[in-house]
Amino acid sequence: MDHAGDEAILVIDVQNDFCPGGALAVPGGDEVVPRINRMVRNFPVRVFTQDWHPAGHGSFASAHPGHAPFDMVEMAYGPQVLWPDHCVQGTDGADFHEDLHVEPADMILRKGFRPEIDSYSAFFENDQTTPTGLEGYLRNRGVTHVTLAGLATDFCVAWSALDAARLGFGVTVRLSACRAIDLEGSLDAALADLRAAGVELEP
Ligand code: VGL
Ligand code: ZN
Repeated sequence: MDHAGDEAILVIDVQNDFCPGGALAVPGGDEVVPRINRMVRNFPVRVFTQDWHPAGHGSFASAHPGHAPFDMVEMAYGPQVLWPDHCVQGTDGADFHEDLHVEPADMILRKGFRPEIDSYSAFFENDQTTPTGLEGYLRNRGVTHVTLAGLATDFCVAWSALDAARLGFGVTVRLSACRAIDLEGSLDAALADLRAAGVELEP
């Protein structure tokens, strides 16, 4: 399928730590790589994101004494899941999967670099007000529709898709090119939120 000049693909967080063997492995995470490699060439605008945390990041359970990974805590900006240390800046875990074709990327957007705020979405940090700059980039390039693929369906893909819809972009999520963490029903909840927001869910 060819896409018109106003369409972007957002490839979300296809990094070693989210693939089997990684620090926050998403089941089947590496299976998205060949699918995404095939999809990307059909889009005129291509943005890849990279989760990019400083050591000791506020979303890491290791930064909260007495807490374990996957606990919930209250941060200044609201509830936050605590994660195993992952995607630490400059580590192998933060690198893209080695089979992902990154050369076609027009833009690589790093997020989650502020020590005290997590950033699931490619558009806003988890306080839901601090922008990453992606909205301006896409609008400057005339983009009106975004298609999302990558990891994880129920966190960074879903939050990015919901923000894109809220900002007025047309939004499609390609589910066969995504994999989920599925923490206590988080996948079903995310899919319901996406449908309610008018996001098109494609196989
Ligand atoms: C993600 C949890 C923590 C993701 C990133 O890419 O979905 N999930 N950091
Ligand atoms: Zn993260």
